[in-house]
Amino acid sequence: MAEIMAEPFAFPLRLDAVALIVIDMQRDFAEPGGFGASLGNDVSRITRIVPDVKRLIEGFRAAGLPVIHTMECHRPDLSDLPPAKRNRGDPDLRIGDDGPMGRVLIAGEPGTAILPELAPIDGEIVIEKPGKGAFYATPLGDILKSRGIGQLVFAGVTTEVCVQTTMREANDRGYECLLIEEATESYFAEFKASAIAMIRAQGAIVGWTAHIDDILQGIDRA
Ligand code: TIU
Repeated sequence: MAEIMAEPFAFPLRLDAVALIVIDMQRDFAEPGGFGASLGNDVSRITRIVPDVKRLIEGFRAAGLPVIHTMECHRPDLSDLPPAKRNRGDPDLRIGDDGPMGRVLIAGEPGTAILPELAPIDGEIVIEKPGKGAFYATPLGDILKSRGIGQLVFAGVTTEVCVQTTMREANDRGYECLLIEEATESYFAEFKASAIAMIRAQGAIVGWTAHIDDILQGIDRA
């Protein structure tokens, strides 16, 4: 066990039980013409974290630790897309519509792909998920159990939507969760800050938060 400097107190890293989970670093959330932009968001906030997410992934890979990637997306026939999700609000493009990067948030379309700098390599787990949380309607829980993973280090977007939802799902399932501050982002600076604060409040009620150099150095030391 290695102690990682974290908030609200040290994180007890176990190298035999930890995985990195990178949430939804997809073109649809980070590039103009995608789903995030269609909701009216400034997507440039998301691309700014790519170098740190890459550094984190490379640190886990170099140590031989598992890296899991998730993608928010739906079947081409929309059978896993609740009308309540598709019809919400007044976006320029709805999920399943044809956009500049193919059909929005549909599995296999160019815009749904993970950003090329952060693309999974052979052997890494990729979870396609129809919801905000990565446990809902996916095999993630069974995969983690079969590999003896009990700790999840979180990166990805957006902090208060898919990252926080997945952390809460994981926390309720008994996983120890650590969010890396430089490797997550929101379209709203205040929502990122609030999500980080609420996750680690009340004695890490949802999980811990840490800075990227502390986890990378901790992995090296261990
Ligand atoms: N991945 C994820 O967070 N999906 C979203 O739709 N996030 C928004 O903040 N819109």
